[in-house]
Amino acid sequence: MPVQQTLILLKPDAIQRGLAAEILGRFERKGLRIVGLKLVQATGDQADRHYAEHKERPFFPSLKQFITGGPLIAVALEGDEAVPVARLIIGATDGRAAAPGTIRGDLALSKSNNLVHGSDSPASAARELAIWFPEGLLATRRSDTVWVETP
Ligand code: IDP
Ligand code: MG
Repeated sequence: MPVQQTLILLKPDAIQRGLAAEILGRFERKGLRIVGLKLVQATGDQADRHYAEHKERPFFPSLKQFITGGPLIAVALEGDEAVPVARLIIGATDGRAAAPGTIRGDLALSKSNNLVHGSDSPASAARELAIWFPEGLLATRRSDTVWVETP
């Protein structure tokens, strides 16, 4: 049961639609802990670095315009298997195909404006957390928790 950290972005459409609390609440209720959180106006450089793997895709210019088009909220979450667990909560990329019960399945009707980003692997999480939280995260201790977890 590895404790992982993952990078979540509440994309500009989530902020514009007033869904930040709704989306953040889903991760919190699952039990993932917030270890970093900030409202950010993304720069072009941050967008280029964050979406480097998509640089050559035809949708990249509009994706960059979208992600820099308004404030977003960057969140660092920590918990048991946080990377895959957050991806499950987020759902498939295309909101029209995402399963009901997921964030995108319940709240998004678009493949581009799909409300939320979640790192797709621990290596991606480390790379992305360095982009959005270059100053690092709050040090948290397992002893901060007030319950005992069983395997
Ligand atoms: P993911 O966010 O589910 O990991 P990726 O394939 O990594 O999906 O794509 C990154 C983001 O780029 C998506 O969340 C979405 O905003 C945008 N995107 C992906 N595919 C398309 C597309 O075919 N058209 C427009 N935008 C897309
Ligand atoms: Mg991705």
